[in-house]
Amino acid sequence: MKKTVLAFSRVNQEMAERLAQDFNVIIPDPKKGDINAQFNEALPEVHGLIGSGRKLGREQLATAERLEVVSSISVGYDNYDVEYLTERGIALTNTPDVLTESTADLGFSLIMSSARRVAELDAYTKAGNWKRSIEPPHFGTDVYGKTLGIVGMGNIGAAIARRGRLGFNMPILYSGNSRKSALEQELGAQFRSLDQLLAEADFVCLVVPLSDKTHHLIGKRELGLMKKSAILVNIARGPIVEEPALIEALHNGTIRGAGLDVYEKEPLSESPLFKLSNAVTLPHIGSATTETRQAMADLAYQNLRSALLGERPQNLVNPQVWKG
Ligand code: 8YV
Repeated sequence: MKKTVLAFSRVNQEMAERLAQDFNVIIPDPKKGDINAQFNEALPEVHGLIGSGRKLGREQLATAERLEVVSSISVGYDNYDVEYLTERGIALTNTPDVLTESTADLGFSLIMSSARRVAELDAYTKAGNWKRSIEPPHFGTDVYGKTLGIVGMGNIGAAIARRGRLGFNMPILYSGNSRKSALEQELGAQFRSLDQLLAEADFVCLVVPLSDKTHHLIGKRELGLMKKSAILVNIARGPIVEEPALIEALHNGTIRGAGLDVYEKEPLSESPLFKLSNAVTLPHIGSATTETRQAMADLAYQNLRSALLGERPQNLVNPQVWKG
């Protein structure tokens, strides 16, 4: 008998057809009413879940008695209670690697657009304000040769560091749980404590996963350690930064600017950040290119299919549940 799969987000027609070759597929349909109600109603029958952007833990999955695998279409897995899934023997898979370069591109776009005020001056031009040559109050700051601080030197952090070092001649500093000697050799990257990195870097790029340890890693004290001329970029997760403290720091000129792709609450349709010309605000698009989102969907599909057919999936977050 075919197993049943429930998609909890972002599954296009092609993916639905591929899944249907091996499984019964349930896709909540907003035209048929509340999708949360449809999701909850289907849960007791379901062997596999696929999607992203939904909190799944003890409370949400209590009735999912047959659940064997959750396949997330994301690299980050802070939405899932890994301990609970593991306790229940439910496999959790994610989509690392395939989004590394596009997410690093976005990180660098935020560095560039914050430094050179791209979004702000685009709006200025389109508003018809360009009547004479731009003067110092609208000047940006250089990127080339400035010091780049990477907080959390994983794959994406390393890809940003390469862009900075090889493309922009930037000295690289990094902080995190472990020393990366290969990168120190390759890029001349230097390890620092977080406080020291904040004090020295011209651009501070946050690329750490969200966990209890990194929640509000950057607050008023940390922003106060940064140079007044420095720019903070967050492409990791919103709650790593205490947003009210950042808003205050941007408002007071404690730091020069911020490039943000993520927020404490998402989606974000209203925020004091939107009134600040020194904040570039993007709608969580780190991996949002056609090619990368396709690659993530393909990988999540493979992970789900393997797990449900009894083959070890490629990207197990909790390998201890796999008894195969
Ligand atoms: C996801 C991301 O697409 O992979 C991640 O962890 O942040 C993005 O690439 C996003 O989380 C989907 O909601």
